[in-house]
Amino acid sequence: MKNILVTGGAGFIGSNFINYILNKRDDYFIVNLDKLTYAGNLENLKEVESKKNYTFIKGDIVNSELVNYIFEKYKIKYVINFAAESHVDRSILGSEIFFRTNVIGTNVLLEAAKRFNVERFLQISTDEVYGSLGPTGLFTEKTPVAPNSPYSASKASADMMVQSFNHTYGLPTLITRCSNNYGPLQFPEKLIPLMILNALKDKKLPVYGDGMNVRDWIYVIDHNKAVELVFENGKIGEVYNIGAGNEMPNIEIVKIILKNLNKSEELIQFVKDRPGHDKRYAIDSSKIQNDLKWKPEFNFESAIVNTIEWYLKNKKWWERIVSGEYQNYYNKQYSDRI
Ligand code: NAD
Ligand code: TDX
Repeated sequence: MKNILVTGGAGFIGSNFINYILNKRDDYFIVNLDKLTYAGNLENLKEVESKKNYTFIKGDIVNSELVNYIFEKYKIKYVINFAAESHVDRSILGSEIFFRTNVIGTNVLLEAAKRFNVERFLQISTDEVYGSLGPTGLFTEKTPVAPNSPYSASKASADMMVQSFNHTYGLPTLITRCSNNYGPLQFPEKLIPLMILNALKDKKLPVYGDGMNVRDWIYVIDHNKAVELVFENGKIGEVYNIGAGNEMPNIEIVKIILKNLNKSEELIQFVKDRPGHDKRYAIDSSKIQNDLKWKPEFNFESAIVNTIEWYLKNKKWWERIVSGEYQNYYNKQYSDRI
C-alpha cells in the first residue's frame, strides 16, 4: 500500500485525480488534505468518499502542526501537492493569500516531507511559470522561469523551493508544469465554465482585450494520467511539461461554446484587458512523451462537447456556486471592466 498525502483534492484537478486514480488502483491509500476554500467542494468526491483507502481532512497546508500530525498518523511516504490559490484574476485583486498558500504552504509540506523521509514529492505546477511567448516557439523544461502575475510568481517560487530541497537535502522531488485544463468540476471563474454558464443564462460573455490571447488546452483526465505516470515513473529531480498541443485564441473557444449551445455571438462583449495579460502559452511535451510514453487521448472537439454536456446535466452543482459569495466576486471582477 502506498500512503499518499494528496493536497487540494477537493478542487477541480485534484478531485478529478482522486476519482480517476481510486477507480483504478487499490494499492493507493489517499489522505486528502483540503482547506475547502471557495474552490473546494466535497460534492466532487461523492464516488470515493466511502472507500476504505480514502480519507478526507479539512485543513490548511500552511498549518505545520496539522501537516506533521498527518504525516505521522498516516505514515505518509508520498505527497502530491495540488493545493493552491489558482486563479490569476483573483491574484491581481489581492496577492497575499497566493503567497501564503502557494509558497509558504508548499514550504511547510517540504519541511514535513524531509522530516518524515518521503519517497516521492510531486509538485503540481503550471506552464505560467515560464511567462509569455511571442507568436512562435514553445515552452520546454529548459525555458527560463519568468512569471508575470502574482499567481504565477507564487507558483514559480514554490517550484524553486521544491528544487532547492532536492538539491540541498536530496529530497526526492518531481515537478509537473501543465497548460490550461478544462473538463467537469471546474469552478466557473475560469474561462471555459464561465462562458458556458453565462451563455446558458443569456448573460454577456466578457472577453478580455481583443480575444486574441492564446492558451494551450488539455482535458483534465489527460493531465491526470500524466500526473500518475510522473508520480510512478518520473525521474527524481526532474521537471515534466504537460500539454496536448491544442493552442487556441480565447475568442475561438468562446465561439465554439456559443455554437454548441446554439446561442448568438451577439452575447460576446469585449471588455477591458486583464492587467499584465500573458499573450500566449504553448507547451512542448516531447520529454514526457518520449521518456514516460505519455500522450494525450482526448481531442478538443469532442472533449469540449462532453464538458458542456456535464455542465448542462449538473445544474445543481453550479447553481449553488453562481449565487451567493461567487456573485460578489463576479460583480467586483467585472464591474470596472465593462
Ligand atoms: P482549484 O482552485 O480548483 O482547487 C484548489 C484546491 O486547493 C481547492 O480544493 C482548495 O480548497 C484547496 N486549497 C486552497 N488553499 C489551500 C490550503 N491553504 N490548504 C489546503 N487546501 C487548499 O485549482 P485547480 O484548477 O484544481 O488547480 C490545482 C493545481 O493545479 C494548482 O496547484 C494549480 O496551480 C495547478 N494547475 C492548474 C491548471 C488549470 O488549468 N486549472 C493548470 C496547470 C496547473
Ligand atoms: O472572463 C474571462 N475572460 C477572458 O477573456 C476570463 C475568466 C478569462 N479570459 C481569458 C484570460 C486568459 O487569456 O481567457 C484565458 C484563460 O483564462 P483563465 O481561465 O483565467 O486561465 P489562465 O489565466 O490562462 O490560467 C489558467 O491556466 C494555468 C489557470 O487558471 C491556472 O491555474 C493555470 O496554472
